[in-house]
Amino acid sequence: MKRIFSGVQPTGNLHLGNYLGAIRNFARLQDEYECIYCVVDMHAITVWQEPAELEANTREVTATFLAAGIDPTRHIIFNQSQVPAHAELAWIFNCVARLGWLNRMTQFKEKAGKHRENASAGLYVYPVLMAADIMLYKATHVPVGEDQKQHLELTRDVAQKFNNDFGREVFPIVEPLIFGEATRVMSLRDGTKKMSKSDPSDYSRITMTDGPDEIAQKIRKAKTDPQPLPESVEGFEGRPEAANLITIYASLADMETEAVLAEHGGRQFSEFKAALTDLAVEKMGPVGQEMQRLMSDPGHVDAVLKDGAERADALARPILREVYEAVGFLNAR
Ligand code: AQP
Repeated sequence: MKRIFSGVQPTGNLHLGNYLGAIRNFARLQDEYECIYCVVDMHAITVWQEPAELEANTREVTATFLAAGIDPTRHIIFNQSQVPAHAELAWIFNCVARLGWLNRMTQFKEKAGKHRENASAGLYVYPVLMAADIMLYKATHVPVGEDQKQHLELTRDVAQKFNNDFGREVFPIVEPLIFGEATRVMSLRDGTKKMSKSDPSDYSRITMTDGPDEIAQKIRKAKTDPQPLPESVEGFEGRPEAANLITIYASLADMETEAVLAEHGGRQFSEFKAALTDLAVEKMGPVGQEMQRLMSDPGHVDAVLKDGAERADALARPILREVYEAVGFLNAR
């Protein structure tokens, strides 16, 4: 059986990178895999979240999953905190993962920054919880953006060490699914930085709820360089902003980058930006509108999450039981 698990944090400012790098792919995999898609609220609190905003953001991510076309009757959509086995397996994995492995995680270094001593312990063990999320369902594949590759390698290491330590093949070795033209969408203000929710500049990202005017304004203001568009991918060298805008176009249009260059190479940025705006409005507009519609019906969104949590819990319980037995936790009756 091929089973997918993937998650998105409800930390607000959901953006084009999250959509093209992850959520749109989630929807495209539904016919081939059994899918479990999670709003990872326990990951979100590794950095401070206002409680009322966390609730609203949890519904927003759920609405994005639904608006992107994920069918909650055929697959599972739920929020992590409602299935306690995530935390339970994470504790066991905390005892399997090695400090040396966690010390190598670049995302912790980036997020903790200079104030490492002040970062939460949760932020440090974030990749261990992620390993537990995936292994709790014995998922075989995880669709993610490029930035999550290192965490998936850690998941494989934890699973392998668990199997070795306890002498049983409890967990499969998971494969990342990183595909499409936009595996790493960059900031509109700086083509060397990842588009991210936490960037202080709103002009660095197109969010899922931006309307046509905001999309147009952000693309118009996007950083470029003075030369016309390159005519081949070799021309991307030293021109990260050009590479980023063309990659976004290719991904939105479902075209190869080379085909976009054949059509637009040699043109001025102003002309290309107009075409990119039209395309972004055409592709993102309906998703954003459907999200807004769903968010105005929180009862429906909550019902999807509740049903998903019950089904996820039913899948997770026997797997956690198998792990407890392997570890030697006595279940005295
Ligand atoms: N820029 C990106 N390009 C392509 N994929 C991306 N993803 C994130 N940014 C990009 C993918 O989106 C999924 C969900 O991400 P997440 O919410 O769990 O956390 P993140 O990767 O930490 O997202 P951000 O936007 O970068 O948030 P902050 O600013 O908090 O760090 C993942 O599959 C991720 O790969």
